Amino acid sequence: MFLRIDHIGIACNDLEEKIALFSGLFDLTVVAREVNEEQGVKEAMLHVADGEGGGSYIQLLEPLSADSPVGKFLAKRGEGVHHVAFGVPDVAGAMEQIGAKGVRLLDERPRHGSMGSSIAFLHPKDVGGMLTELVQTARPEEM
Ligand code: CMX
Ligand code: CO
Repeated sequence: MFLRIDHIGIACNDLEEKIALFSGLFDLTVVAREVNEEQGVKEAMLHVADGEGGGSYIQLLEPLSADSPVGKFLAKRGEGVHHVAFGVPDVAGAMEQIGAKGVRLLDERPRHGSMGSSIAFLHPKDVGGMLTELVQTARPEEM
């Protein structure tokens, strides 16, 4: 079902500060920055490596407001790992397969994610406490 781990999402209070920390510690390069109003975040993707299934990244997330998913997470748990995202070949197909196993889908249909991808989230309570994202990478012409 999964091609790779696409990214690990990290909740931050200050995006610029955490970009400096992660790029300095691990020699990572920022390959994309985006404001995603629908997800309520300002974000940066730091490239980790490329594999056969595609790239893998650290996604740094600063909330646009306190009542967004990442804003609420920060208030409750503080900075740190927020979600794990798996690369899939077909996000709608993966949603259907996983939803059929009784996992609550947080999105009725795929939404817009980083770098032109299509994404959908699974409820953390149905995945052992791990907020899970499914990512279908954009085809080059969609980026
Ligand atoms: N990881 C694990 N558990 C989480 C969690 C997370 N990131 N966020 C919330 N939870 C847990 C809470 O701790 C809480 O558990 P308890 O009831 O045991 O305390 C429970 O889930 C409900 O949490 P809540 O604070 O009441 O928050 P909501 O139910 O309103 O929202 C969630 C939680 C997962 C449904 C919501 O955050 C969501 O829809 N997330 C998907 C979208 C998203 O996160 N977008 C930002 C990233 C965008 C991107 O990657 O591009
Ligand atoms: Co993500």
